[in-house]
Amino acid sequence: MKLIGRNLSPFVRRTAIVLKLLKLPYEQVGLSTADDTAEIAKINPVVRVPSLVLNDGEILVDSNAIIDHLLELGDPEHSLLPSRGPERRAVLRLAAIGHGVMEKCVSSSYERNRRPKEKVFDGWVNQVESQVVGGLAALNEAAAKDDFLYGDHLTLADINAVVAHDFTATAAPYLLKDNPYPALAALAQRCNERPAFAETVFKPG
Ligand SMILES: N[C@@H](CCC(=O)N[C@@H](CS)C(=O)NCC(=O)O)C(=O)O
Repeated sequence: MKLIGRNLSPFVRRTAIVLKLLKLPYEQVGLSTADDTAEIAKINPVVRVPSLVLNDGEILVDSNAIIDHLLELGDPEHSLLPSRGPERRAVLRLAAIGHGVMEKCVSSSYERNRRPKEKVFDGWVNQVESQVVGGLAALNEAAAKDDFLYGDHLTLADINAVVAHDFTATAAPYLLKDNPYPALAALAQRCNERPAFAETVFKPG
């Protein structure tokens, strides 16, 4: 399988973490939406990453759809996402908050970096960043309760929370000044010691 995109993208990184945790072999093609638009357009008509090219050539787009397939393929025990009921809803809820933080943080980064300076509207950037802050605070509250966000082992909720936290540290570090989310930061530190997380930290160059 080929994973399209760089781990700078939180959506790509969380997909790479799932691939590694499930020990599914893949190679990564580090295309960037800023520099490799034409190549990405051949793979995904809406020109976004990640995409996953399966061994038979079928292409999956969007991290949610990709991870859905990966779980079906490599997680028969439903370890990363419970199969049904309140447990599944709880993990999906926390995972969605983490995913929402990623979306809003990407959006704030585009607002700040992809517009000419005089066209940046601070009011909107502040609104988007307040959504990032709301999500991080909710994840921190959940992280303060126990070692994992839900249950007694790592799930998709923890993966998303850690990736959302780390992406915020890269894209909007001022939102993490003075360690406002200590339980989330501690969860990130613990998870980042695991190979699947450590090996997917984005290295520029
Ligand atoms: N919902 C999508 C979001 C993917 C996404 O927004 N990726 C960003 C990179 S971090 C992207 O491709 N941006 C280019 C664009 O949206 O034009 C997912 O979960 O995969």
